[in-house]
Amino acid sequence: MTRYNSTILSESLKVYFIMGSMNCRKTPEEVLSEAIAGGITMFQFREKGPESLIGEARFDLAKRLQQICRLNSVPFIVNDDIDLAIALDADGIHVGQDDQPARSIREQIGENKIVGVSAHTLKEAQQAIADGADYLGIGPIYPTTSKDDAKEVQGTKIIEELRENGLTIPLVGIGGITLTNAIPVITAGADGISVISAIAAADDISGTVGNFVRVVREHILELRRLEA
Ligand code: FQP
Ligand code: MG
Repeated sequence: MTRYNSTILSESLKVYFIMGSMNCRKTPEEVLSEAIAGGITMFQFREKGPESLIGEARFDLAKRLQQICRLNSVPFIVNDDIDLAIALDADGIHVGQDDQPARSIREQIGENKIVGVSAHTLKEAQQAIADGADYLGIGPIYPTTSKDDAKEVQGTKIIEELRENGLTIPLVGIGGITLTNAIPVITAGADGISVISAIAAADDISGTVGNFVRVVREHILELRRLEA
């Protein structure tokens, strides 16, 4: 059912950075450039909520951040806004359970773009796959401050449950993930981690990203050794 090459997507999900101007202590352009220098594997533009930009300023920022991603071959995903994703010819879009239904998103954006869907239960995950999702965002794994309307904390159990039920779709864990709690997310069966504040609010952004990349990659290699 999934359209996008799932091996490539699994790689792109390793350290998936999400942000908007409201998450940044320097300019979003600087934050993104430093995060890319550190080795992020994918980027989601999520400009929403208190103190976010709207209208033309939001569009122009999206365009500038997309350009930075393009120059560095980092996939650029738009959160929620299908019109923006189509207008920019973004690499994909991420929608949640309260957004436009995934099936309609897939129909509008076409087969050749990445569609990510948030899921909190096995049922939501199965529905998202049936609707054409390429990857799932699972969370909140840990308590988060980046989202006012976040659902109840799930822990890593939900990821194990999805894998135990035979789901092979690329999965990324999200919500409160830091350098010290990232490994259990991978152990549970996620392909990668998604991070907002631990990267956007870091003093040393590229160094922090580098550490996330190292922790995730080393642990994936360790899991492969154990399986072999
Ligand atoms: N997973 C991911 C990703 N990205 C997200 N933005 C979400 C989950 C949350 O619609 P949603 O999606 O529940 O809330 P919001 O639109 O406020 O972000 F997998 F990409 F890491
Ligand atoms: Mg959403």
